[in-house]
Amino acid sequence: HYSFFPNRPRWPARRRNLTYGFDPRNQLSDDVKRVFANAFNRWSEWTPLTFTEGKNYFRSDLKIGFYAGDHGDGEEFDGVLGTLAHAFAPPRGLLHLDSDENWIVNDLIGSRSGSGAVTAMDLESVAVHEIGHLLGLGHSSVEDAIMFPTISSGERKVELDRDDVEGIQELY
Ligand code: TQI
Ligand code: ZN
Ligand code: ZN
Repeated sequence: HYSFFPNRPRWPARRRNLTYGFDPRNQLSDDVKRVFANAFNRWSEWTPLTFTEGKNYFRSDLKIGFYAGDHGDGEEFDGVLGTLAHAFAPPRGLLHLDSDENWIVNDLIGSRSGSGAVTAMDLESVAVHEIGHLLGLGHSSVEDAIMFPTISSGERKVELDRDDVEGIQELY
């Protein structure tokens, strides 16, 4: 079953058309941006929320960036595997991904020079999960739910489960 953060934070009714932006320091490819656009669409399909890429990262409601190690918010990343990403509950709107992971984008593994890594995580799957947190969902006990707190390397899980839909529709 789905859950919420303590005190059930959510985006207020006057903020249902949300903008998102990518940290310009990351210089992300269009392929990566498309993965996030698809991930946002999976949630907007079931809610009154809309998500549009904002022109200005700093003014966007939802701020997306890839960082390594300590990146200044008190929740540091830890290299390959372990923590993959984190997102803060509304209305903070931060979605951070560990740039030390080998991210799979559109079935392609973006392998980092010299890492020799063999373990890759599907970016869209992690993005859909983290957007759930950005919108106010906690973890679910339903194994097929996007908000279930486990994912395996290489696993692709991008379709919202009925449980995710029920959770997000209770909030919005
Ligand atoms: N990052 C954790 C997560 O997003 C961070 C976290 C731990 C957290 N406990 C939390 C966030 C409670 C909000 C509320 O769940 S992670 C998965 C999953 C992670 C984990 O890197 O461990 C995914 C990131 F669900 F598969 F385990 C993405 Cl999809
Ligand atoms: Zn962070
Ligand atoms: Zn989570």
